[in-house]
Amino acid sequence: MKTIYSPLHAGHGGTMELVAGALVPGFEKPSRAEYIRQRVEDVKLGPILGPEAHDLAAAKRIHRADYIDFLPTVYPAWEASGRSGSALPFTWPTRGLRGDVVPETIEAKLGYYSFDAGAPFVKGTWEAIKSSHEVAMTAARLVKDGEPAAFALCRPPGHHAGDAFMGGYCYINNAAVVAQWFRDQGAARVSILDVDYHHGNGTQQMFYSRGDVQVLNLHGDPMNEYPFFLGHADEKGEGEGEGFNLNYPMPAGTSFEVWSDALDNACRKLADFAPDVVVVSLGVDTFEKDPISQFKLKSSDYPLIGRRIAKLGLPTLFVMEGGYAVEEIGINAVGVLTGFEDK
Ligand code: FKS
Ligand code: ZN
Repeated sequence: MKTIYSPLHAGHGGTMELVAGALVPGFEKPSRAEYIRQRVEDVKLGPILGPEAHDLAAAKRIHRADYIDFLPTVYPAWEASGRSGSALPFTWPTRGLRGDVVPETIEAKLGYYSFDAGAPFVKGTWEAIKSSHEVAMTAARLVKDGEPAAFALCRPPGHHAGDAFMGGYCYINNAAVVAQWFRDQGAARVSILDVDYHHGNGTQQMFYSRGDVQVLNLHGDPMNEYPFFLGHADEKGEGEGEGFNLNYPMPAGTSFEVWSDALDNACRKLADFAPDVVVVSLGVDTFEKDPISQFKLKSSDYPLIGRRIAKLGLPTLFVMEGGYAVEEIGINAVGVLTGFEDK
């Protein structure tokens, strides 16, 4: 299968994050994408192509336009206000505060348009976000034009980003954007299968009341895992979306044996839904050696995930999300793809 990749992701680097009360180098770093690209070459998965130019119209079909328009203004405004380093919020309109007024200063706007301090901006962040969007859109076009599958090597990732908020390393929700784009291109139904360790809260939010896009999420139980405030099993969709959102929260220590039963169940629900296309939010932070996650999948398990997805026999777009064991991230992510191709 073809891989779409842009070197512009690397401008989003040198970020810091708060872990246990200390600022440390961000886990979501440029080398992640480079290890994956190298592995795609090493196993000869297929050609690696640059993205086509795509404007932000597709992103605005699913994100609020004012949010998308805000993103390129962040770093220039941060610098213009005399600040340097990583642009980050530290005040949010939580319960008891007003969430209906967009304030004026850049630090307040960052709080308005986010749910945590996990989506920092440095100088090259906007260009990286835009390139990630173009990578996803280009791969989507390939699948629409008849490729059985494609790999969007997106960085930064997207599944925590909602209609008008960033967070958890995510800015534009690439999987959600391409799912909506497939609908706009004539697909009657689209399924999003999110196998990242963390719940895709943004994706769930954006399709929660829709019956045309099915969202299936396998992840760490939000009672004790990020993003904490969404992803419980009783969240099943509402209104026309009732029954089209499915969550599979699992406890810390979950093995592939247990995890793959959940995948099998999700794949049956997906097959029943009979979508025209499948979008896989591909995170490999389910790996036993992942530094920030608690599942126990082994490298040899990833090809089996790909094989199970291939059994659906549907056009499939893989969109890269998380995975922080950088030495093995290529082996694991590309393992899913080779497993998919081997069937
Ligand atoms: C404090 C702990 C916050 C944030 C974890 C974010 C996970 C992101 C991801 C994505 F796919 F989006 F990249 N931990 N520093 O893996 O779900
Ligand atoms: Zn994750």
